[in-house]
Amino acid sequence: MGRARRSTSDSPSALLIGPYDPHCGEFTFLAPPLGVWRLAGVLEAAGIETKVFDPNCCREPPQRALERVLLSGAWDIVGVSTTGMTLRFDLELAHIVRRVTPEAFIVAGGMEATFRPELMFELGPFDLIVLGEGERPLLDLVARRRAGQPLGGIAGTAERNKDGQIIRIPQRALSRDELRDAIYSTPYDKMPYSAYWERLESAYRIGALPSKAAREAHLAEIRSVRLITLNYCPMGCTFCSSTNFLHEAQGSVASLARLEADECLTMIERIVAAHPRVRTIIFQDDIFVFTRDRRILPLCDGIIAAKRSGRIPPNLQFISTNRIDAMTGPRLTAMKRAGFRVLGFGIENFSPGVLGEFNKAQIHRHIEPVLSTALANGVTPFLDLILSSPHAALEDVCQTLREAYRWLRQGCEIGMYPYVIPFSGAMLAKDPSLLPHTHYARRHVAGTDIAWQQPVKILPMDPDVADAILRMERSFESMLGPLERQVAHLPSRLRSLLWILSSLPIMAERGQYIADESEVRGELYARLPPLRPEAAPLAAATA
Ligand code: B12
Ligand code: SF4
Repeated sequence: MGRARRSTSDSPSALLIGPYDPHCGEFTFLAPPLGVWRLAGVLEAAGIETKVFDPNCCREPPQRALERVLLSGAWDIVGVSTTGMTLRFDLELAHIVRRVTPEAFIVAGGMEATFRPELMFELGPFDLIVLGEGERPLLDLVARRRAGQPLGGIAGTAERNKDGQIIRIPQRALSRDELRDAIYSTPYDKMPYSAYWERLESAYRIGALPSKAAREAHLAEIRSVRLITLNYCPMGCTFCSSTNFLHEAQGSVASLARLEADECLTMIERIVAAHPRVRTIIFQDDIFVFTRDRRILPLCDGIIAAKRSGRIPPNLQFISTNRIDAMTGPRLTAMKRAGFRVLGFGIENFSPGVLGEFNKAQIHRHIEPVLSTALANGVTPFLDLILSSPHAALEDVCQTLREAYRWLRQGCEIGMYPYVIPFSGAMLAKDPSLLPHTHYARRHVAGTDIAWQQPVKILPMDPDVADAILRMERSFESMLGPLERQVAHLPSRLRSLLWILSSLPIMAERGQYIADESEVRGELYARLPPLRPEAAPLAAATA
C-alpha cells in the first residue's frame, strides 16, 4: 500500500473533512455533515483529538480555510468524505491537503469511496480508502499508528499493493450496540447548527416575511437538527445506492440495526439540550417506519410524555421519511399527536409499471389512501418523484405529472427529478443494457489537470420520451435561472410547479394534456416568496 509513516505523537490527531458542495442550498437545506461528526465523536471518545472541517460553513473561501487548518496542527490522519454529487469538489480539497501537507496520511471514506475505491486511487491523492462505516477502520488505523505498526490489512479498507492492484478487505457492519454507541457519541453540542441557521435565516430573509405565521413556519423549517437512528434501508430500490452501502463494505448482506424508542428519546433530549432553539428534529433514516414496526407507537407515546413533563419543548416538531405501505390510520394519528408535521414518502412515480422497474410495485395501492389520510390528519406528505425510468413510456411520465399536480394542489409538498441519476452502487447504474442510455458529464478537479467522465443521467430508452424529458429539463433550467436571481430561495414545491409548467407545451405537442397553463402559473405565483426589490418582472422568467 501507499506511504506508511510513523505516528507523530502518542496522542494522534485527526482532521475530518465533510463533503464539499459549493452550490449547497440549491437543492436542499444546509446542515453539518453528520457522517464525519459521528466519526469525530467516536474518535474523541477513544482519546483521539479530532477536528471536523466543514467546507460548506466557512467564513472565507473553503480552500483557504482548509490550508489554514492544515497548517495549524500536526495531523496524523486527514480523512476526506465523498459522495457522488460532490466528488469533484471533495477531490479538490484532497489535493489541497496533499499539496499543503505532503506527508499527511490521507484517507477517503463515504458513499463514493466505498463503491468506487479504484476511482479514488485514480483521481485522488489517497493512501487508503475506507469501505462502509468509518468507525472501526479509523480506530484501528489510529491504534496502529500509535503502536508504530504497519497499516496494511485493516478490515473495512481498500489498499493499493506494489503492483497497483486494489485489494479490498471487507468489514462487517456495526452491530446494533456498536451503532447505538456511535450515534450516542455524535457531538451535537459541538456541531455548529446555529451558524447554519443564521446563514439560512439571512438567505431566506426571514425578517422580510409578511406575517408572523409565515416567519414561524420558515423558522420551523430552518431551525432543524438531523438525527439518524438506522444503519441502512433494506428495500432494495433499483435506483438507490444507500440500500447497498453496507453490503458492499461487508461483501455480504448486512444486518439491519437501529435505535429503540427510549434510545431515540435520549437522543432527542440531548439535541434539545445542545440546541435549545431547535424547532424541528429531522429523522434522517432512509426509512423511519417499517411495515412491521414496533417502535413508532411507543416512540410517539414517549415523545408526548416527554413534552408533558417538560423534558422537551411542547412545540417541538418532527419530520421523517417513511415507507408509504407502512402507514396506517392509527400510526398517522399517533405521529400527528407527537408533533410529526411532515412525512416524506419515496413515491417515485405514479405508474405501476415504473414502480415495478424501481422494485417498489407494492407501494402503488397505498398511495391514494395514505396521502388522503395524512392530509386529513393535518400532516403534510412530502413526495419524492422521479419522472421517468429507463423503460418509461410517455404515458407514465404524463400520469406522474398529472398526479403530482393533483396532490400538490391538495397540499402535498413534492420534490421532482426528471430521470434516474446513476449513483455508484445502485442496481440500475450497474446494468450494462442501460449504458447506451447513460449520459456523462466531464468533471474537472479544480487546481489540478485531473478530469474524468462521470455518469449523470439514465434517460428513457424510448427516444421520444428521452427527447421530451431533455426538452423539459432545458425549459426548466431556462426558467429557473432568472427566477433564482429574483427570489431569495426556491423551495421544492416551486421547482415542482416549474417542472409541470415546463412539461405543458412539450406534452401538448404529443397530444397529452397535463394541466391548464394559466392555473399552473397561478399556483406558482401564489407560492412565490418575496421578490428581491431589484427584480425584473417575474412573468418574463416563466414566459
Ligand atoms: C442526510 C442526507 C442528506 C442531507 C445532508 C445533511 C447533512 N449534511 O448531513 C440533505 C437533506 C442535505 C441531503 C441532500 C442531498 N442528498 Co443526501 N442523503 C442523506 C442521507 C439520507 C443520510 C446521510 C447521513 O447522514 N448518513 C449517516 C452518516 C452517519 O453516514 P455517512 O454520511 O454515510 O457516514 C458514514 C460512512 O459513510 C463513513 N464515512 C463518511 N465519510 C467518511 C470520511 C472518512 C474519512 C471515513 C474514514 C469514513 C467516512 O463513516 C460514516 C460513519 O459510519 C443519505 C442516505 C444514507 N443512508 O446515507 C442520503 C444521500 C447521501 N444523499 C444523496 C443525494 C443524492 C442527495 C442530494 C443530491 C439529493 C438531491 N437531489 O437534492 C442532495 C445533495 C446535497 C449536496 N449538496 O450534496 C445520495 C447520494 C448518492 C451518492 N452515491 O452520492 C444518498 C446516498 C441517498 C441515495 N442513495 O440516493 N442528503
Ligand atoms: S426506500 Fe429509499 S432508502 Fe430504501 S432502498 Fe428505496 S430509495 Fe433507497
